[in-house]
Amino acid sequence: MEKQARIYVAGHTGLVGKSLVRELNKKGYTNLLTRSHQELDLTRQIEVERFFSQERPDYVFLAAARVGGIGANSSYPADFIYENLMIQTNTIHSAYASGVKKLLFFGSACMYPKHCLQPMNEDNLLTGRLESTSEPYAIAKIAGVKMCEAYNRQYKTSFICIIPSNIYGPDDHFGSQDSHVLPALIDKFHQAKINNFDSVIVWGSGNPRREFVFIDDVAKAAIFLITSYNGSTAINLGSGENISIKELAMVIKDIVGYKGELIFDNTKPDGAPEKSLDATKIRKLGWLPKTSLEEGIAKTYLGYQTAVKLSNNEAETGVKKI
Ligand code: GFB
Repeated sequence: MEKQARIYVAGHTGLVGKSLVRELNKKGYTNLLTRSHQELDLTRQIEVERFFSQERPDYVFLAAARVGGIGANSSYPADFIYENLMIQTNTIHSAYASGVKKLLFFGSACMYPKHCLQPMNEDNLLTGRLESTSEPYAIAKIAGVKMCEAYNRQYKTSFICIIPSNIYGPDDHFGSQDSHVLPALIDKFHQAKINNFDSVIVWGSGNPRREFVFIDDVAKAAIFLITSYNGSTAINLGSGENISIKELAMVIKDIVGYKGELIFDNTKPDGAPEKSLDATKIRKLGWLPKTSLEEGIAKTYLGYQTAVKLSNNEAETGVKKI
């Protein structure tokens, strides 16, 4: 990828996109194209076609997506399937039509079957039923992967797909019913600590196992792959660190410094029993994650505290910092 190449980062205000912009800048790629949601609505075909034909990006990181944790996926299944299908269909097709040299699409570990041999390797895609809470999102993501493969086959494009395990980091969406587990628990433990709550509610049984990968490692891997990977099949991006939700809660509790109890709420869904990725393929290409789970959570907690301070200042002064 040439340093002067026109690189479009779709979704640059999200967790993945922000980190991609930072890493690309650090590596000397300065000709970045970004558009806010107000400037370009990726669900609108005409707007997307116009953008690509006017701006003619050379490379595309397709990190724009409707994302959320198990609560959001359960509450808004229509939004998850509709928005993701529209965003990726418009972007992938326009990338082909305008002659983009290479595109990288972000899949998700929830594309794998609910009951899959662990760790899951790339050949396990489409070999079984999906987890019901994330099925609409997963179907959209699978469609994105298959669309890239189909365009590569028919039109000889170079569209690659990565399948990250659960991504987290300081710019995450914290503390709501819609968050992913890691930022949700950081907020719950922090609030419990400062308000002296006796206990914190953790959803589900605590038994599901997840693998987490820190955002800066994901962005570095994505840049590494767009510059070095030309395979037509999707490639896993996993940290190799697999942990139960109960163990994760204990690690976060320690880092936040909360002393109370954990209560497991079995009325909330567990989701898939395990999502661990076989990262043999990407390791063979030479990529290794740099950030341990403890280090990543500590950085994420710092990011959370900064965000809380900022919003408290805004509440006091009435001035919103942008
Ligand atoms: O991160 P999470 O929402 O998503 O939840 P998934 C992981 C596990 O943590 C589930 C438990 O077993 C949850 O029940 N959990 C415990 C909590 N406490 C909490 C909490 O306070 N909030 C949340 N959110 N979970 C999502 C998919 O699946 O992962 C998406 O629904 C996507 O489609 C994403 O693939 C990466 O890992 O279960």
